[in-house]
Order: sequence, then C-alpha cells, then structure tokens
Amino acid sequence: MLGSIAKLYGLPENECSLKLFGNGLINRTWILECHGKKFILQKINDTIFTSPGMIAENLHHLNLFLKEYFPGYLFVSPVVTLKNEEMVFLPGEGYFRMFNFVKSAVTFDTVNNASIAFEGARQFGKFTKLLAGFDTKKLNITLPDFHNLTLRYKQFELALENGNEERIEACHSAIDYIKEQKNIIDIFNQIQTNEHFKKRVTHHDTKISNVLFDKNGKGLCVIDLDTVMPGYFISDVGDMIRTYLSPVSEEENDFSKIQIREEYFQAIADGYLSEMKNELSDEEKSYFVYAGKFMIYMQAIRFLTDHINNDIYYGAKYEGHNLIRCNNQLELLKQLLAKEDILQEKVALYIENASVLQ
Ligand code: GN1
Ligand code: MG
Repeated sequence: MLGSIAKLYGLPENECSLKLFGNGLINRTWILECHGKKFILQKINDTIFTSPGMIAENLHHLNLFLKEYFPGYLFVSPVVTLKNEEMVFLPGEGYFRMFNFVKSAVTFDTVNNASIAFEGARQFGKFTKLLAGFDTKKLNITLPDFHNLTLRYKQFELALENGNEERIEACHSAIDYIKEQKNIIDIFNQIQTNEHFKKRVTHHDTKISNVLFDKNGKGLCVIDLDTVMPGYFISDVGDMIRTYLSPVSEEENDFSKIQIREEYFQAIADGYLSEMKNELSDEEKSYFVYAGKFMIYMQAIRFLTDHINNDIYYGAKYEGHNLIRCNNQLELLKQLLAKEDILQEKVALYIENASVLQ
C-alpha cells in the first residue's frame, strides 16, 4: 500500500515510513513520514461511508468558502496527488486521502483541564459560525440519518427482535433503562418541528482529539470533517458534554470513575457561546443541557444495538465490550440527569428571555 500511495503523491517510497496513529473507531489513520516531512494518511471505512467521494466533495466546497471569506482560518485541506485528486482509490485496498501534518499543532485525547474544554468548544462554535453563510444544501449527506435518534431507537427495537438472544437475555437492565428514558426521543421529535430550531453546518464528532491546539493550549481549528452535514447544534454541544465532562471515556469499565464535572460544563457553555450566542435562538439555548442527554442516550443505544447485533459496527476488543460501553454511557446519563437543574442554571445566564427555560 505504501508503495502505491507514495507513487500517486510523487513521494520517494524508499525514504518513507508508515506508523499507525490515533484511536478512532471507524477510519484507519497513519503518520506517513518522508524525509522528515510528516503527513496524515487516512483510509476511509467504506462499509460505513459508502460514498467516500461525497466526503471529498464536501471538503472541497468548505475549503473554497473558507479560503474566500475567512482566509485567516486554518483549514486542513487534503494534499492532492500528482493528478490533482483529493482522494484516491487503490483497487483491493480502498479509499485514501492525505493531509499535511500541522507541525506546530498539538492534540489531546482527554480533557484534563477546563481551559481545554473551553478552547475546544470555542473552535466547534467558531466552525459553525464561520460557515453560517455557507449554503447547507451544498453539503452531501455522507451518513444519512446519522444523528436521527428516532431511527436509532427503531434500529435498537429491530435488534431486540432479530439479534443475539443470549446477549439480549443478559442485558435486561440496560434495555429497560433505555426504554424508561424514551421521553428523550419525544423531545427530539418536538425539536424537529420547532420553528426556533435551525439546521446549520454541524461537525457531528466533537471529541477533543478533533481539535488542533497550539503549543500554548489555544485552539487553532477543527479536523476530521467526514461527518460535517447540516444538523442541529445539539449534536455538537451534546457530544462535547458526552466526552468532556467525565474524567474517563466511554472505554472505562470502572464506573465509579465516571463523574460530571460542573466547571467543564461551564467551560463548554462559555466557549461555544462565545462564538454562537448571536446565532442560536433563546429557545435553542434552553436545550443546551438536553443536548447532552440526547447524545449520551443515543450513544448508549448505538453501543447496545451493536452488542445485540454481535458487534458488527464498532467491533469489540473483548467479549461484552459494547455492553460495557453502553452501561458506561447509561451511568453518565444518570449522573447528568441528577445534575440537570444545576447545569441548566449555568446556561440561563445566556438566555435573555427566561420564559423559554425548560
Ligand atoms: C465513532 O470513529 P470515531 O471514533 O471518530 C462514531 C461516532 C461515535 C464514536 C464513539 C461514523 O467515531 O459517531 O460517537 O465512534 N462515528 C461514526 O466513540 O459512526
Ligand atoms: Mg470521527
């Protein structure tokens, strides 16, 4: 694979090395180093992204817009091949694209201080704000219904009908809790017909490792734009709440370590709204805490559905991995629900018309 890639990009194969990088669940990422120059090489998972060309087109349009209207914004665009292609297909291997490795940039896998949460949230808010004038109709839907909670629940019900019976038997408490919390879906259904909600350019994968920082811990830009699609702000804010508030990730199996850190919630609200406060309606802002419930609940459903379907989507490193991930998320959800009122007060300061408060 290295040989074919090097040839297409005009790089000296014999002087290049490849090293696996990052810990995403879907695409594979490497650092490709040639003569001391580093690139990020990524193979798109085309079982999940069935039309990889759509991603390349989206990146192309976003890049053109940002270069024209915000030339100072660091947009990490794909390196092109000798034939000027932004993505390549290697028969028998799959789809690949390459980016320059931003040398001065730092990334974080975990959020260990509130200022990182603030900066990350500010960058995701800035991304959507800068693209407020971009026509969302130009974006291809790279993953249809990606954050459609109603559909995710239907897929869960289907799995209960057709999935691994032994596994279903053994995870009744998770199944029951998910069923009990169905009001989270009702609210999502209301949002979809709420005239105060707007679809904007949304990242849909706001984990902290998707933000580039400078050496002083200031945010530079966001990366991993495969799931950029029109969407609601609850997707981006919700995934930050899901992944920044607890000191441990969805992989943790010691649930006593799961915690809601209030000051990190404040940091997300301050960071995101420092960019988005004039974009979001008061009504939308009042769903800030709901955003966290929405994303944590959806992720729990997705992990459990996958467990019941024998791990066909996320894979599993050990028996019961996706059930652990699901139960981890359900614990996080319980803790968020317990602090809902305290957190809601923190956003209330950003809402002018207090009567819309949930
Ligand atoms: C997947 O591949 P990665 O880790 O960036 C998933 C997200 C989930 C996440 C959970 C395309 O993202 O939706 O939140 O795993 N992406 C896709 O860790 O399904
Ligand atoms: Mg991703």
